Amino acid sequence: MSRFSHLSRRQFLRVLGGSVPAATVGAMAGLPALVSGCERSVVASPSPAEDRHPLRLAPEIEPQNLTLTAAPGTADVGGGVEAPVWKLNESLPSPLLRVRQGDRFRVTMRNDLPQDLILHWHGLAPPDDMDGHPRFAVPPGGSYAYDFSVEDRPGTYWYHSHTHMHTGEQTYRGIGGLLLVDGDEEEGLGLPGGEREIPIILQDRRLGGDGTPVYTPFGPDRMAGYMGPEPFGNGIRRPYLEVDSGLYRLRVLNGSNARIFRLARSDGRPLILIGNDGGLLEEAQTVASVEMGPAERVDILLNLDGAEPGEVVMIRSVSFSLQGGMGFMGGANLQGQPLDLLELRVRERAPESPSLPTRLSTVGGPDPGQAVRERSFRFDSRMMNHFINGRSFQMDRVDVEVPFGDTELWHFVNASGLPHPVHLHATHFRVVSRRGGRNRVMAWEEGLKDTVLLLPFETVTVAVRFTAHRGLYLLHCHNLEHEDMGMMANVLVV
Ligand SMILES: [Cu+2]
Repeated sequence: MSRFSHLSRRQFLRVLGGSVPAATVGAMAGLPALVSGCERSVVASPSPAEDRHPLRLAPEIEPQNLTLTAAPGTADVGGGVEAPVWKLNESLPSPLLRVRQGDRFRVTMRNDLPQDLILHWHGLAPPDDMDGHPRFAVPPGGSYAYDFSVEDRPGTYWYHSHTHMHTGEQTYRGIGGLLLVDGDEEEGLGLPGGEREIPIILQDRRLGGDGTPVYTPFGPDRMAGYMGPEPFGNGIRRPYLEVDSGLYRLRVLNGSNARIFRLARSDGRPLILIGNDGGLLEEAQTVASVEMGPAERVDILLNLDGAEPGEVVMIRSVSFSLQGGMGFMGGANLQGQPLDLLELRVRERAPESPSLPTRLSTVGGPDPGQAVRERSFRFDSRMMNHFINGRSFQMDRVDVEVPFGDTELWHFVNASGLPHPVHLHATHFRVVSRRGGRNRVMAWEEGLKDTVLLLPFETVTVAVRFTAHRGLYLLHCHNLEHEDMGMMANVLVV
């Protein structure tokens, strides 16, 4: 599928938007008819209200002269169930780090876990010794000092463990949080803030007999990755949140190890997509649903204008099937199954939401027309092993050397029947095309991305350019079990 047909999709959406008088997001949001007929979500009955628990919001901290201590502990994961978890600064979810573009990021990580640890600032482009490459993992009792300037676009980033062969376990147990970068451009738009901004980490969990999350990857989990049937939000099982009518900004991270979510509203109204991994899109887009692989983020406006007190709107993952995908036993069967993720309970009527500009930002980034080189990366899963270009990760082997500043086209080839969310460190890329499978660039893949989902047998081409720093970085699958089993490559920017 070419760039051309990708553009026609955008024009199509713009034509739809153009039919709206005043062409404002507020107005667009009030017109669910925009998406009627396309991908209408399956509406199932929500979980019983008594089995839902109040969403917890992470404490917000500025990453300036901050110490983050990782240690085992316990946390209420909903309904008073106290679970053994690993926490940063005694918090589950990990603290939300909030920084302004251009500010200094000074954090000392202290490791009081019983195993090695290093943290990665996912989506940021710091110098390579600040990026959390696993070669910098520190032993129990050790610490690591991070100090760099945040030059990245405002947006929804996150951070998590990046310890080789332990990333899946450590992230699952709780070592990971959101990292929001603020900036002037965003603030001028009048997007919902304060109580109307909801940062949320969505995850799936498998529970043990005592109702607490367990991480026990066996046989089939080594192929499909570790999945569970229980939805968690910000560390709380089956969360709900009390809201008023009007407009909300939902900043969503798929923090699952392996699970893909296809987000939609239970009332069939559209999601208004304003941003993704690399910050704001150029223009808002209305979509019926959004697919998110592990580590992907979306910035969504949720219009609850006209919602009545007592009304309930569920944010759910609707069912989907992986065409051409492998069938597996156990947890793997969960991929594509519906999950009710976050229940919104309307408390009071509030004034109608304000109109927002349709044009949000100028994105920039690498231009595929300027590419001087092409490379292919083949993601393959065979015999309980996961490879990039036939090789398994080695800490001290450089797999690819990329000249600083050059624009290149990278073809990510999924040669397997499993999904692979592919993540590149130290820069953002533009998704140029997708061949096979869905065969097109999705609305939420516009703008800049650091992670792109490859469904079975898809090939995704991206335009890549490193402009921040030279040094040793990583390209890997963000299915954390795949990553831990070596689906990772060292990328040296020279
Ligand atoms: Cu993978």
